[in-house]
Amino acid sequence: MDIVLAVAQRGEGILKLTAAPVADDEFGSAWLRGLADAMQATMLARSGVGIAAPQVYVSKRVIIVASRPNLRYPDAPDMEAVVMVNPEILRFSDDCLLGEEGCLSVPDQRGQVARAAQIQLRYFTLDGVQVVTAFSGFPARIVQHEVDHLNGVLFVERLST
Ligand code: K1U
Ligand code: ZN
Repeated sequence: MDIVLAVAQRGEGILKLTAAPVADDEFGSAWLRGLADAMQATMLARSGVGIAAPQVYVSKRVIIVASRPNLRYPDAPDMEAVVMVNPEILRFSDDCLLGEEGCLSVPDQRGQVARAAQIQLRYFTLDGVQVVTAFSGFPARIVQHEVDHLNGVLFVERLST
């Protein structure tokens, strides 16, 4: 059975912390797999397109990105949910795009945020395999939003006025 977790809300201390990296001996563990499964179930239950572990009260560097077409981004790609452990954005493009964001931790607010249009990202799979890849458009926006969560930053701190 899928475990759906509570989502931390704006103002809670866990969302302001810098999350700790997943340690070498945690890769491949039942604990890490269970965390990823529960994060995915929670994201799906809230109809989200991403989630970060601090949002479910776990201060570890794990995110999930699951782009799909939607009203705001009709041309967004339909991605299988990707679990990313210890993600690091290696390169940000110089060109930025303004786009609407929401947040499962700030359910009553949406707003326009400028993000790099393309990024190069390194992350590890649940089994510790390193992946280096590039994202653009909406998936790149989700990744940047989720990595912000790992660094204690909410999109409301980046709103364009
Ligand atoms: O991290 C989160 O709080 C999840 C967040 C991801 C996100 C959405 C939009 C831009 C950047 C990052 C959400 O999923 S918010 C709710 C949502 O379901 C949604 C918002 C916009 C488009 C499609 C879905
Ligand atoms: Zn969020």
